[in-house]
Amino acid sequence: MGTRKNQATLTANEKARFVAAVLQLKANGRYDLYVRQHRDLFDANIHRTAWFFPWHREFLLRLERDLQAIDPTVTLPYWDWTIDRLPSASPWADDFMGGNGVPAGGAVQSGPFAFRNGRWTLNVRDNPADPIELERALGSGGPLPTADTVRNFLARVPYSNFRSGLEISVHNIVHVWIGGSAAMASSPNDPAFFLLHCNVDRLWAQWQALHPGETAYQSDGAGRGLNDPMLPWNNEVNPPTPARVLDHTALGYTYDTDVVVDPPVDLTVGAPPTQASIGQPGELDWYRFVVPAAGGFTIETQGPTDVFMSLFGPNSQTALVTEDDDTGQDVNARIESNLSAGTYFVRIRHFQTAGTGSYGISVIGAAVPIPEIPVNGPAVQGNIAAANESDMYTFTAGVTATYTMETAGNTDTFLTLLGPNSQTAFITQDDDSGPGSNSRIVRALMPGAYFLRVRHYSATGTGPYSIFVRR
Ligand SMILES: [Cu+2]
Repeated sequence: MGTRKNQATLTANEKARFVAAVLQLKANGRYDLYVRQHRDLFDANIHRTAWFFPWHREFLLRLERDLQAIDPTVTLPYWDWTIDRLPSASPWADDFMGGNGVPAGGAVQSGPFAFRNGRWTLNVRDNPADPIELERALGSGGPLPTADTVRNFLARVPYSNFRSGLEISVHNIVHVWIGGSAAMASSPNDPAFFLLHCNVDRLWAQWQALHPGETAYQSDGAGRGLNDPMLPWNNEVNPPTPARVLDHTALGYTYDTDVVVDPPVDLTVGAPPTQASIGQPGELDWYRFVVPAAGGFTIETQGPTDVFMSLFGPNSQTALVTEDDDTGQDVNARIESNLSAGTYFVRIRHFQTAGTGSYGISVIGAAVPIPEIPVNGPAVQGNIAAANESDMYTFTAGVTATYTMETAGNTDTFLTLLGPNSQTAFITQDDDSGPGSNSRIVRALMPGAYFLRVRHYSATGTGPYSIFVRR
């Protein structure tokens, strides 16, 4: 339980308690169990596979619980290396992780984890011949990954793409930058391992928040399914699986950078702009509006903040319609779209991962007249241009008679008949009664206005069609 904080913000007392708990876990022998597990499984799918994030999340959680059994006020701190980038930065102070090796690559000489201070011997090593002193070579292999680099990887989808990029091109580089003991399979010998991996874990959580429509984990091989137990805990009664660790808040901890996602704010079409702000880095603001009948709508932001807008719907918070960054005035976002009836969701974030600022948002638009199909007249041409789109038509039944409503073309249409004199009163629907995969409804109708909704049979399908009504 608890909030994991940026190590740079810890008080002297918080640092001292964290260090004391780690030293006690080392003294009672339990710390070395973690070093052994990581070393022995190093090449057994905990790296360079989909397991990378969930396995290390479980690993950190267990160590944190052990520390909390010693001191319940302790939580794992994270090291944001995009900010604290130098060998002289806060992690390497003598009251915390201690300093560099002397000479670089040699034994750490200062701080609680220096061998010479008598409380930190490397009992579990890659090779028996390896030194028993904690060693570091801060700055090895080039600079630490920058905020821009991390941002680029956070933007990657799907999970497999994000995972490989963040692991190989960010996390590996940080291990090498610390160097010495932290660059080996037994890398948890350096307690900085846990600060590094706590930040990696935080970035996975941030990626999930940035991409709510993406699957948070994807299996990439046998034994690494969402519900497969992870080694070495697979013989436990209720072993951890990737599925069980996807939501870090459900595991009882949060990050001081976590963003609370509020329920959508309702927008009224045609109303003055609603004022809002991105108050915290990474914040996502959600809005909702109702399109009563098909028409052209414009969703737009105002103000000085570079926001990024995503439109979802109809009647779905995950079916993406389109996205926009800067089509509006200055750096504002604007989406103009022909929308069918339904509820739509708008997500606003700052274009920059760390950006904040105020903005206004409004929706304008009007239902365009619904196209009329002349009974016994020529067919009307239509097009399902985007996933989830549906097109509305109307026709007038002048007399009581049997009417045939039918689509033509190569698109697998799905047809719904509504009415009389109502766009919502359902009469019947049809998928494939027409030629090929076309739809056909034959129905006796009383006089009145009727409505036909055409969508693709598949949620993601698109394509042109024509539609006609005969009596
Ligand atoms: Cu690592």
